[in-house]
Amino acid sequence: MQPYTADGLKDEITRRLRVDEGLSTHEASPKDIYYALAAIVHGEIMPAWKKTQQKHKEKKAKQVYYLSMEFLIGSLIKSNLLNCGMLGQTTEALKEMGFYPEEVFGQEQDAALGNGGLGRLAACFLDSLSSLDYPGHGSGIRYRYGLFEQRIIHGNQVELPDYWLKDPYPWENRKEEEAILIHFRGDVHMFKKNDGSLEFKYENTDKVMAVPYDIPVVGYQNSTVNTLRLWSAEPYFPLEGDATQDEDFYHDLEHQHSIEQITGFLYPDDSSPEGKELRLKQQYFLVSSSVQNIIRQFKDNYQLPLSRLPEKVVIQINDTHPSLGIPEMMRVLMDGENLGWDAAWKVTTKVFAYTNHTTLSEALETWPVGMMESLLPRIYMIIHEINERFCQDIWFNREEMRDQIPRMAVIADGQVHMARLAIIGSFSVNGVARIHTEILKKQEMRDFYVLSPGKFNNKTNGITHRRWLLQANPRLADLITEVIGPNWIRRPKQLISLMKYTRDRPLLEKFSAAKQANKQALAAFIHQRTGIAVDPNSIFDVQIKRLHEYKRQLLNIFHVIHLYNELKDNPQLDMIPRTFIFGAKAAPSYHLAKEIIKLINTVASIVNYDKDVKDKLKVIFLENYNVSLAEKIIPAADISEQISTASKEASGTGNMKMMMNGALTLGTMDGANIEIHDLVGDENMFIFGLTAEQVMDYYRHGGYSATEIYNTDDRVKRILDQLKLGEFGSQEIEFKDIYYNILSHNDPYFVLKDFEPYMETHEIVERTYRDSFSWLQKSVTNIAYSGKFSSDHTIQQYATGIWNLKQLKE
Ligand code: CR1
Repeated sequence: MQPYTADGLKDEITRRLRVDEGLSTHEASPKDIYYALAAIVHGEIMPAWKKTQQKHKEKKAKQVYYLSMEFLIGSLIKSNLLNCGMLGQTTEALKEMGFYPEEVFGQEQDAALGNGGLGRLAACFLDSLSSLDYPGHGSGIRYRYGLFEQRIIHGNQVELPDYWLKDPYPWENRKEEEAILIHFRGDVHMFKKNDGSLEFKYENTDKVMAVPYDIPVVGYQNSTVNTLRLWSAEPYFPLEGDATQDEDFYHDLEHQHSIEQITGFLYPDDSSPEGKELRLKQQYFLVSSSVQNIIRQFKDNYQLPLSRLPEKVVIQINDTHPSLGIPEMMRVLMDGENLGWDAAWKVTTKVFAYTNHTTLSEALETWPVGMMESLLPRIYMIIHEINERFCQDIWFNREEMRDQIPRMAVIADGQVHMARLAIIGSFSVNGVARIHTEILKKQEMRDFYVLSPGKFNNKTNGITHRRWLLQANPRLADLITEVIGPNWIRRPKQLISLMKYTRDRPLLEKFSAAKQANKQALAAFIHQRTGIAVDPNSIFDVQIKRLHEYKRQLLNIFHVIHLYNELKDNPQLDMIPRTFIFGAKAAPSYHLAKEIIKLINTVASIVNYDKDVKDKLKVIFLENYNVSLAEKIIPAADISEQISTASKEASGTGNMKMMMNGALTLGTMDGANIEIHDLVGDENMFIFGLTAEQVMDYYRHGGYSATEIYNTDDRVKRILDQLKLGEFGSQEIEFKDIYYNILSHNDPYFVLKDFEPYMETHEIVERTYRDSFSWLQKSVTNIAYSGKFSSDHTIQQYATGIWNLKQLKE
């Protein structure tokens, strides 16, 4: 990629506007400028993209395909500019042309093709794969509607459709000629061939075309451009279509509409499954197009027999959502390529690797046998056979495990159990943080671990430091480069050199100034969005993530209510001003989560306008939390709230992003918080609350008594009574479900149990903050150690530990 100068860019933007739109730069809107710019960047990317594909073909290297129902890529203009080495010049050029760069970049709508951590992880992994020159591609769905847009109206979450394709999307290339035919339903016929083997034919199937849209995944200044291939469902028209009668025409329209529905919208559930037939259709649509595409590319590129597929291809499945890829691969190999069962099974189980992302039992996917059988008859037959062989194998070869068969069978209780299918069909099973993998091995997947311990391994999550530090926080990134030079950008672990400077006062002041400037920028943004003035000198205490009971936004807001009560009792209270910042979407059907959003907003509306509080306390709920908003909030965070009920948060990745931006973690010993703690220790983060062991122990013994705490802790009683008596709502009954969930359902996520230690830890936070030098030392220590959480490191581990993949250097 040839770097443009700022002047060269100005000329090129001007030329494009004139030629493509007939506009002068004075007439052009920020949107016009955005499209001109995107076209220029795309033009830069194209040749490198083509070259990368050729290189893959020539070198015949092994490829990884990352299959995921979600890729939360957010906005691409800035990261593409950064990775093409054009961000600096572009910013300069835009300013000289009289535009605000952020306004121009802000024209791109986020591609919100994911819910939360799982989808964002997939996006970070793609960035690292390309930046490290690995041949690795994403395969997903091109939803016409991404995750809903959240509005807060009278404190309530209201969901609006996210039609992100309203304006043309400049990064995608439609590849109609590579479309693939997908079959649903129909009849399966079995024939005996002359050699005695069986042959399967399908008739009367519903046919759907899967049309790929390719998005380039640009590596960081290395000329590698991999592909994110997103599939779109379209009607299938046979070549010699009959002339349509009027009646049929209308019927056809309806039919077409139902086909387009398959890739119509992203299911808005995070960590819980959606047991709908349409969702199952989406899953099969993804895996069938992906697997057929992989086989086609393998044949085109390698000229090897299919028995050698595992030497050249590995498929990583992101949670169980794409686990139908396993029977689909069996189907393609047997029915399409004439392999026998054993040969096909040998290939399949050497190609698939499975990542688990949650132990929440309510999140384990199952599908009713009847639904699977009618929607995917051939796939169901294959799953049935996989199950038979698996159970028999245990029965005959692992007698000591016979009793466990009902717990391990893929088909049991009228349901197809997807995690079991994924484990059985994969050569690798990994969790996403050390504690999470241990819990899988010891509890959730214990039987399978006993059966095949060698499959299980840990791969702690990571985040791309390019987007989350270099791009989102240029002030800090520039400062780091000024201090330790630029090598950390390619080798993020070198951030550790910052440790040499933790006693250098003048230098720490510069870190402080960068944070302060980021806080001012966020304060300005908050003011513009909400009309509320927040004090940039207050502590920015941030909790941004999906809303879920186990993430315990409720504990956070209880702390806020407690502070408010204290201030009401004693308006002179000596405290450092605090700004609590929340961002969270709730699944539209998750009633309690929505009630918690309402509570946060209700508390905000009381606290923010109470004169007694003065400027000591502000509560900000930023609506429609998404990737772009995260990029604004994270650089300004002082405190990173990671307060899940221990054992529940598989890893978390927001914790890593905020650490990398110099926030101190206030958290439980859960997920990757534990690994942050390994690195920075008690002195550099604030750990509180029950451990995972203690939590699991309570669960085994029926919990603890929430009522007892209610009766003995006045602060807790006061807060809960305020909820029940309607002090925070217009109607008396407003928050009764929260109240009863804690007191009648015995507080399943230990909010009251961890309340006291959480309060105490907040006091420690406040004391620590008063010593600004020591706070800065801790902050810089966190940045220094955060390199280990670069997704580059994680991807290296996947590449060597699971995929056996080589970097393709020039
Ligand atoms: C987990 O809850 C983890 C991400 C990415 C989520 C979170 O702790 O960081 O995955 N799990 O691994 C999930 O979305 C469906 O499960």
